[in-house]
Amino acid sequence: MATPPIDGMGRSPNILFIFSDDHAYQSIGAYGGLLKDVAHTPHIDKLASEGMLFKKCYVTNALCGPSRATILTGKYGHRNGVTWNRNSNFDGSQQTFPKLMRENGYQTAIIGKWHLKSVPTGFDYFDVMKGQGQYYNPFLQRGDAEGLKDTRTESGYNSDIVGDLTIEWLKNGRDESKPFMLMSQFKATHHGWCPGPEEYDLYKDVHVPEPNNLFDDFSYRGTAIREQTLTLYEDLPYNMMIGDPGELGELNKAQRKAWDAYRAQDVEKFEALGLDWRDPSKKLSRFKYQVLLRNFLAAGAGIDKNVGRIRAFLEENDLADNTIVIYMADHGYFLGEHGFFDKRFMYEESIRTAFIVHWPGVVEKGIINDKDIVSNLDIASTFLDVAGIEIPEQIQGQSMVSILEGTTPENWRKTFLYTYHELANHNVQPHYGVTDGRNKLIYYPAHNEWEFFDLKKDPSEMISQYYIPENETTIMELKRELVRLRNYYHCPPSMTLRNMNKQASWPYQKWTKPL
Ligand SMILES: [Ca+2]
Repeated sequence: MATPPIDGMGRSPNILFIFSDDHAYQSIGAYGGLLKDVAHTPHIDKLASEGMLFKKCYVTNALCGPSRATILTGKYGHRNGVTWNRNSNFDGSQQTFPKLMRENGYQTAIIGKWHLKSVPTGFDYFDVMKGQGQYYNPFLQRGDAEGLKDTRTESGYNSDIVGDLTIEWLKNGRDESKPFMLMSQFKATHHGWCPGPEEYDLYKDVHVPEPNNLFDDFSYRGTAIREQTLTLYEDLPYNMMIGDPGELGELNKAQRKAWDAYRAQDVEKFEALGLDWRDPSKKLSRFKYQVLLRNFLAAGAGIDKNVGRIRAFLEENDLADNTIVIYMADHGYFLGEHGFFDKRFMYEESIRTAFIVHWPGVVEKGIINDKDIVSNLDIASTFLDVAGIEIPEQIQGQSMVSILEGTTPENWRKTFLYTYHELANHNVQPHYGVTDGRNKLIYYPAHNEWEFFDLKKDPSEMISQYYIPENETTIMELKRELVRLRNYYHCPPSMTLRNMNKQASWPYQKWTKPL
């Protein structure tokens, strides 16, 4: 077992992986776009201005559990066993990058949201929430490489607790003879989007701009987008928005008083509308959008505040210069685009995730990387490479180190395979597809339907251009690429494209003119 040198030369640096849940890139100021003026993310924006921000970071599967398993293993779900949230009981006996880093001289730790049911393995220290965790007074499970040691309930707001526990570990948990790899993982901004008390008033009088496809009618796309149950108008439960969502937690008296007062503002506005919660009017949909976005942005601000606190601790304790700090969300999220909340689909807002890397002395400052397709699949190989550890052949991701150093390798991926397996919540049909960052082809096996989008001509993915004759050559190339990628990543045979060249079904109006 080799112990990597701590030479301050950039190799074997510490790694602080700050991770959040569903924190849509659209809601982070540094990503620009519609919400940039209402997003309250000064610390994440500062991290971006000091490092590299990736605009094309795609996830293998836009769900919490599968994304986490892919990060730990560097493998697609069909290779690590986690393809659904419901089967997210991670097999901790398999190889993971924390195990390899630990065996090679790193101290490894994870704090916050784990989600993967089984007891974490490969960590010198873990202190994680059970399941999805609660926004207030979460239940935590603590242990080490030997297993679970104790459980407890921590009082307070989730993101502030994750920030506190992260700083506490940096202060008193480290073995200073080793570099560390710490995963600090927030529960926010997962549903029900509960802000902390310090953020209750942040969006009190703010009107959030609406996306131009908030009232998408799903024309010129297939069956799957019509069958889903993730619209603001019909599918957002009353309690999640106006009352107590399932993940709120057990509040004490003072917390209850403050929470009820926070909710009361929206309850009053809703009652003043005089409408039933399920009323399909645009007026009510617009109200729901405002409430969702205010909650979401305020919960995001709570993460951001703690990113600032953690980074300040690094600065004050001479750790900043030799620590890579990463900010990443597990996947993207629809914030009213197509009328949706949630994720799952292969559309941009769902598969693109926030990913920012600050590596002092290596990554040039303020780079916006809009050309390289990177992925949560690449985290394991990148971290191993950073630590000078050989990347096992079974790992399916690539090391991003050259890209971070400023050079894209010749053999870097030009296309990306997306896979979605779960037919459960929100009734989104399993599908898979390929994107080259501009052209995207999606296949829905249950309906034998294809959708094709050219993001340059239609960035909001409102018109499937599959039936435009001019696109035939591009579509055939993407089909071949989809087959190649599925073979390359060893996708199971049950998912082969048997009917790929046959006429697919399409019971809807076809768009046939070039855009
Ligand atoms: Ca998630």
